[in-house]
Amino acid sequence: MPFPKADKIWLDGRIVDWDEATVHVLTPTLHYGYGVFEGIRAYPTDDGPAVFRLREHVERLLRSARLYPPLDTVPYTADDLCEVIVGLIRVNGHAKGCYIRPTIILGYGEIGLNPLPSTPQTIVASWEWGAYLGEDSLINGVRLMISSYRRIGKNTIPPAGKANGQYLNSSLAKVDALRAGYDEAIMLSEDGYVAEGTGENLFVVADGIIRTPPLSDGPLDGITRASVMRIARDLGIEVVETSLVRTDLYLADEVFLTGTAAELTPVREIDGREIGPRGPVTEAVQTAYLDAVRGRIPAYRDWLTVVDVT
Ligand code: PPE
Repeated sequence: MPFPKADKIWLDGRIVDWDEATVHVLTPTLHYGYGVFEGIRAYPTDDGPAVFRLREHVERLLRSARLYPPLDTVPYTADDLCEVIVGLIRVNGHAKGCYIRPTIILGYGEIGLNPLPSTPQTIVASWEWGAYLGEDSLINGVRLMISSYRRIGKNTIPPAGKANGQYLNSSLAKVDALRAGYDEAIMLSEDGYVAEGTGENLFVVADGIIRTPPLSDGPLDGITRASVMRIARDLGIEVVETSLVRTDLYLADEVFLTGTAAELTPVREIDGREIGPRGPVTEAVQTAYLDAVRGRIPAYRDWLTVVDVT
């Protein structure tokens, strides 16, 4: 996806021009994938653009960093990073909202597999990003393929962290799915349970109940996942965290994906089996989610950090 460039990027305390935000070719994270990142969205609201669950994303970034020393020696607190993100949105003037990508990497200066002598470097970028899985995906849904690549295991690369290198696994699965003519891949855990999409959590609806894999089956502890579970329960729908196998997907009444980038995307087909057009439960939860992020539901207003871009 080419970038709809913004004006500025925040690079370790400095605001620099988009095209000047570069790192050295021997930056260790480029070679070994040892870094952590976040994906955050801001949406337009009546009061101006608002970041969705900013604090939770920043705290997850710092938790990820704790799994990957010395990234945890980053000299910024959660408050600092929230302030940086709000400041960047203001500088870039994203009145219509944006996607925000903070990253903590190993700065240039050391090479080799020992990350400990390196100094963390923090980057925050933002740009305007449309629908992640295609323009009509939010209404018409997407087609999924169960990947023959297994999701990285708990004792290989911990799914509890959002590390750059972990996305090798996602991209391998994604390439196969795209080349087979699908829109996205679903990955199973080492022991054969449904884990998640390449960059999304997954939910199935059957008999009016929503089910999603527990964190012990290896999905990321998605912030959209948690938000959607809360919204669905508030709508009076039962939500259960339970292990799922592939046939639970094939036999589901409805399936949908959630993620900051993917928002809430319906699934219309899996492995050539029709699931169907966006169903009533998916539509109800999706509508409430898309209203919540735009500040239209008072009960969820405290999830938003409004940014004054005037
Ligand atoms: N699982 C994975 C593997 C994942 O990467 C994401 C986010 C999620 C689940 C959903 O988590 P959350 O955003 O907290 O609800 N994926 C991010 C990166 C996407 C990308 O292509 O880059 C995102 O959605 O921002």
